[in-house]
Amino acid sequence: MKNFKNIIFDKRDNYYLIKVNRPKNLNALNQDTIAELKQSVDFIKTNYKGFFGVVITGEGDKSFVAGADIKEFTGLDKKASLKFCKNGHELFNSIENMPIPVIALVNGYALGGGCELALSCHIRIATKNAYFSQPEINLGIIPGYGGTQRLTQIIGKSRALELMLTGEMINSNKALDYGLVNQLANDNEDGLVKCEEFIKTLKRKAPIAIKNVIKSVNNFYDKSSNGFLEEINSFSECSSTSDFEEGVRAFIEKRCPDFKGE
Ligand code: DAK
Repeated sequence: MKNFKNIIFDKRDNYYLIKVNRPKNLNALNQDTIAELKQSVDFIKTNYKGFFGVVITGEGDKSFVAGADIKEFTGLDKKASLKFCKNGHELFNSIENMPIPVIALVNGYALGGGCELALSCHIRIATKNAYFSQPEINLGIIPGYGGTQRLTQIIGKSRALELMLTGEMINSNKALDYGLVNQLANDNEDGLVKCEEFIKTLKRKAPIAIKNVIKSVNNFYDKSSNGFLEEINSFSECSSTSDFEEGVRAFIEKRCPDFKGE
């Protein structure tokens, strides 16, 4: 894996840690950062055996990602704007469709594209100083990296509309109350411990079942697929694994299963 300029890509014991690393710009997402994130996600997709999660966070303790890099917007014409949109959508769809769970450790500002990055992850853990908003309305645009869809899916239409129409910034307590985040943490360190605890739980589960839970839940939101049919297919894939045999055997023998991901 090559060295990156805008992100830190780290292999830990059982998970990958990705940090957006532009603290001087509050980790704003420029196009180079989006390209590097995409490369790292593509790498993980073909190298995830033995890894049970991915943590995405921001460098420093002030900002997760303070949005798309506004400085790249001057003179943006329609063609370039569509290209930006496409790049962002490809990345965030790719994160959402990862075969292992992706946790956003939101450690400060998650604004605009930063909030959308967090929304594309499967789980969100926020530190007490985290703030969320979709402030695009203040720039005369709308969320362009999937925010109109995913925010609505996650917190419901009324609250999503309110946040997107006002651009209001909410703190981590309110985000927890809205169901936008799964857990709160005191600070970065505590947040990482909570991510690791979650990943440790996943380590005891069957990898193919994990992959198929993510796929099946995503199917619910995919208008081109029949989620019930897809569930049947995913279930039947799981039921023909040796992990399923092992899970049943372990239950009967009153012991913990030893899943192999096969
Ligand atoms: N982009 C670029 N630079 C940013 C930035 C951003 N989003 N946010 C902060 N910075 C930079 C600041 O310019 C400043 O740089 P210097 O002036 O020191 O060079 C540095 O980070 C520190 O920021 P502040 O000095 O402003 O720090 P404060 O603590 O005073 O304020 C803040 C923190 C987060 C409240 C403030 O920085 C702020 O309001 N930032 C902007 C937040 C925001 O509006 N973000 C954009 C959301 S809209 C698209 C697809 C998607 C999108 C757009 C188009 N297309 C497909 C075309 C997405 C749009 C968005 O994300």
